[in-house]
Amino acid sequence: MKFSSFAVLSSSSALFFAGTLAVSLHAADQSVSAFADLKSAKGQNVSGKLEFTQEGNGVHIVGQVHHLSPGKHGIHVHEKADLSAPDLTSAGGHFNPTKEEHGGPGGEHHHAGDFGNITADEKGDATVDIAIAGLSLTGANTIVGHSIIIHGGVDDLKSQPSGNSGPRVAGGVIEPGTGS
Ligand SMILES: [Cu+2]
Ligand SMILES: [Zn+2]
Repeated sequence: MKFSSFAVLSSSSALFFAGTLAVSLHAADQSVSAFADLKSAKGQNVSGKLEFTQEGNGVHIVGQVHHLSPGKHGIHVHEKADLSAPDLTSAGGHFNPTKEEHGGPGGEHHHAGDFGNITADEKGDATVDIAIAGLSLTGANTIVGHSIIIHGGVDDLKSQPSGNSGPRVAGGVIEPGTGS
């Protein structure tokens, strides 16, 4: 009896170590990337591109956004890749696979898609450089195939269900690869 339970334990730890190795190889793979070309909501003139790179158990988002109003703007991953409505409401609510409440990306409770705010300078240009933990570009809860939306107002990081961020001024579908 003792021998057979040891054998079971040892084969499951071999599986565990094989799994750990696969995860760390994956994390080092810089080719896991995605991008979003931003299109403007009707009546706005926002443009830009965002690039997403898997870094360990999180995603690093960099890029430039132009022709915003100066100041802070809420930014989130939204559920649907449908940007057909002129006001971008067709993108649905915040990407929320874990059924959390809305919040800030550093808080205890937040939607997976809650990225907080970006800040545009007095010319309306924003440089985006955000790292979000616990987010993936692969697997069941990937953000690829959803959309990124930028709002006209500030995300207060607490109002439900979306931080009172105001109208949607730009959005882009998150697609695999690096784009052109
Ligand atoms: Cu949003
Ligand atoms: Zn949210």
